[in-house]
Amino acid sequence: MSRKKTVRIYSEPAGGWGALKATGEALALQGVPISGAKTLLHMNQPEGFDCPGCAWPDPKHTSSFEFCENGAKAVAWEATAKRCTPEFFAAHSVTELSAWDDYDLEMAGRLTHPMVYDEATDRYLPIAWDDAFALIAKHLRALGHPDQADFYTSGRASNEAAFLYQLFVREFGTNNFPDCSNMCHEATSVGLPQSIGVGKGTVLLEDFEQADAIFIFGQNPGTNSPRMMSDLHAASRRGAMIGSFNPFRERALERFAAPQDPLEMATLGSTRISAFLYQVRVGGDVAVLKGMMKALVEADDAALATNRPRVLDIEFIENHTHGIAALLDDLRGTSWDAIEHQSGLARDDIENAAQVYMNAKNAILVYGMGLTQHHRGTENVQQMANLALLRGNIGRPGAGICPVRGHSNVQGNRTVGITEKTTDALLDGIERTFGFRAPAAHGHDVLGAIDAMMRGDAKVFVALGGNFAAAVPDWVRVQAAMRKLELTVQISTKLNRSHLVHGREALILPCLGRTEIDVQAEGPQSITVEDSMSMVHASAGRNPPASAHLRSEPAIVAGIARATLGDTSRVPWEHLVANYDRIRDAIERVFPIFRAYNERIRVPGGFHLASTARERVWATPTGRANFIVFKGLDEDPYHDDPDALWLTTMRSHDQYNTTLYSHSDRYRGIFGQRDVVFMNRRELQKRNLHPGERVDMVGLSTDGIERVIRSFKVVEYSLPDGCCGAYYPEANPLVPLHAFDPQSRTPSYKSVPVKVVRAAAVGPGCAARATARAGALAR
Ligand SMILES: Nc1nc2c(c(=O)[nH]1)N[C@H]1C(S)=C(S)[C@@H](COP(=O)(O)OP(=O)(O)OC[C@H]3O[C@@H](n4cnc5c(=O)[nH]c(N)nc54)[C@H](O)[C@@H]3O)O[C@H]1N2
Ligand SMILES: Nc1nc2c(c(=O)[nH]1)N[C@H]1C(S)=C(S)[C@@H](COP(=O)(O)OP(=O)(O)OC[C@H]3O[C@@H](n4cnc5c(=O)[nH]c(N)nc54)[C@H](O)[C@@H]3O)O[C@H]1N2
Ligand SMILES: [Mo]
Repeated sequence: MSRKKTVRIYSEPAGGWGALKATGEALALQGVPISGAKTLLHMNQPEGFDCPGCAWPDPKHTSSFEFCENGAKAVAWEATAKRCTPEFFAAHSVTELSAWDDYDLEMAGRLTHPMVYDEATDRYLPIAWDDAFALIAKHLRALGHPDQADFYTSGRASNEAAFLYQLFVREFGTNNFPDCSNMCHEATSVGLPQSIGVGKGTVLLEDFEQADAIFIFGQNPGTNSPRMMSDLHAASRRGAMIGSFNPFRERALERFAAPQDPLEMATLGSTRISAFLYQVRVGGDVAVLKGMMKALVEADDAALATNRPRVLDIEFIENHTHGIAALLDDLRGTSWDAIEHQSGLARDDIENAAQVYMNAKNAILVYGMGLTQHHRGTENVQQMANLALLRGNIGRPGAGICPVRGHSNVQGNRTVGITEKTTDALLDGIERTFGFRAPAAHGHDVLGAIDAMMRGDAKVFVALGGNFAAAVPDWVRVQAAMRKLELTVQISTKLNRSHLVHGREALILPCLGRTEIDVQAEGPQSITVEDSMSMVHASAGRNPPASAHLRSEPAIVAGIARATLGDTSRVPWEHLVANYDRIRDAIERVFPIFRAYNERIRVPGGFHLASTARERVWATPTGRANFIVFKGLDEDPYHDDPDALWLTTMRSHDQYNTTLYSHSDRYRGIFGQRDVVFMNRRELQKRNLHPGERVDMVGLSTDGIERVIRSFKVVEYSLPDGCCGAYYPEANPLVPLHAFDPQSRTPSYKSVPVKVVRAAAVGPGCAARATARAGALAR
């Protein structure tokens, strides 16, 4: 497809009429102008479905319709009129499809039939559901050990589907649960429990109405959680101070026009969001956080010396925390020179941010992937917690720590047992409820699963949603390993790269989406999800299924389980799936935190899963909230190549992870192209490069493997020195498998040392072609 490729400065505010226009275009493109619009009215409503987009909460799921451009796109992509049928697969071989761009693959529409790969014709052919289940069962039962299979989850699955999935896999005999969380907020799941005893955020939506200051580190709400813009918009309007730290001047962090605000819309007005946006260097957040803490301590010292009120919350620190002395030592021993050097920011700016923080009675600290996807992601998160604890900003109205989760139910998946790490409570809960003891040994996370594939130890890969082959780091190498698997099974709604990077045998199992009516033996069902703020609520689709052959995710999991485990299973699979209330009752028995589950989800708005830290109860080994010291300032391993740049990889405004809504990125002024690299003028001049020129990016790595992506177009952009940016997943081949945070094993997607050189390639290429080329190469 030919597209007009332009780069221009986007000077309007985020949101506003541009967002309404984009929504209309997205609905029209998917052929759902009328029913799509109607569908939107049921999104996040008491009787409707939960938005399949992001995990930001809704005002109690009880409010009137809240507009969200990217939520609308997520719905349009699911409620599309396009269909990917057996005729489509008959017309296109897998080799042919492998050369398609990711955008075109998903534009084929909703999958309609279960399909099986046929080697003789290199095509996917229809298969009956029972035959598909039997094929999976045959492979799983033939394994030497259950650990030779990996069971991936992407965070869109419901609590009910995810619970059945982990139950099946554990009864089958393994804890191999690589999941998207391993590439996302694992640093939160690992870091926060050490600090505050829970691996989740501590704020609720109403806290945003009471905060005096809100700090946003490495998160792009205007694109990735647009409903958050309503809360930021309101906060800014009532005078709360918002401060952002991001290498990019993200438009929505600067100015936003709320489509819900009639006056702003009529007058083409907008609201300033951030009072300040400091362009921190990629990997410079820990220096900022330590700098802010250092400024706090210095101000506290001065207050103490002059008998003024203290800056640190001494009472809270004494009664609730552990480890302050070591933290103070570390901060006092860290020089401002080093902080400025590492953060790329001036001391004045960091002190200004600290002053705003000190002036705020209540502050919320928000963060996203800019903090977690680094070599020291876990410790980054912990420095965030330290900053909150110094002023008692946890467990108080209007204050707290707010990791913004990714997929709409990634947090719920974890809560109901999708984790490669077992606990006694989990194993006991399953045994109590179902009468079998699941294995205790920890299983594979994403990197563990990849490692097993590369070694040839893994034989079967099953994915409950997602697009593993494109989301993982180093995918050129990973895809080559995936092709050696015996069987790959993808439970999906849309065609994607992972269906084309298949094992010797392969299945595509099409499932219902969240917008669709789900009828089981005992009638229509609703599912439940947990948002970023631990609110659990029900979701029920309204649209007729995209095809009569679709099954729900719980029904598919039960089908696989029944076929694999046979009559020896201790779980009444059909009985559970006939009525999801029974699945929820089982969840409640395994996880007592879901007390009165079925009752409480029937209350509009659902319920909040208790958070101990919010109550200032610290479930840590010390029984207190812990200050955890991060020695030094290097978030990422030192490299001494003066030509190197730190590459960060992020999302455009028009994508949902590996799903592309278009090739444009409106707020960053990029249209019709994704094979671009953002660099500042000084870095261009240093390399004698000019905007629009094509470059190759070469990964700097110590393992001797060449990683390169070719023919990307240079875009001059306001960025700190020493950094560059490119889109995910096109840039993933540059992320080495060995580049991850050792504590959480989150890949370092946001800090990849690269060299940028004038393209050696012949003629212009494009990222999509590079993708297909790499895919074809790996075949
Ligand atoms: N529409 C839409 N919504 C989504 C998604 C989507 O793809 N599309 N994805 C969902 C998922 S799974 C997730 S996890 C979230 C992701 O949401 P975000 O966390 O917002 O994800 P990113 O766009 O990857 O990066 C966030 C920001 O980090 C900045 N950044 C990069 N490197 C650094 C750094 O070193 N320091 C700092 N301070 N900032 C840095 C980038 O410039 C960017 O603004 O959104 C969820 N919601
Ligand atoms: N370089 C780089 N890489 C990254 C990141 C980054 O910032 N930079 N971010 C990482 C992060 S935060 C994440 S979460 C991962 C995301 O990794 P994944 O979750 O694996 O990827 P998605 O692109 O969200 O998956 C999209 C596919 O999910 C399927 N799908 C959609 N809806 C449903 C549904 O309701 N049910 C089922 N069964 N399937 C459905 C569709 O077939 C669609 O093609 O990527 C990670 N990779
Ligand atoms: Mo994510």
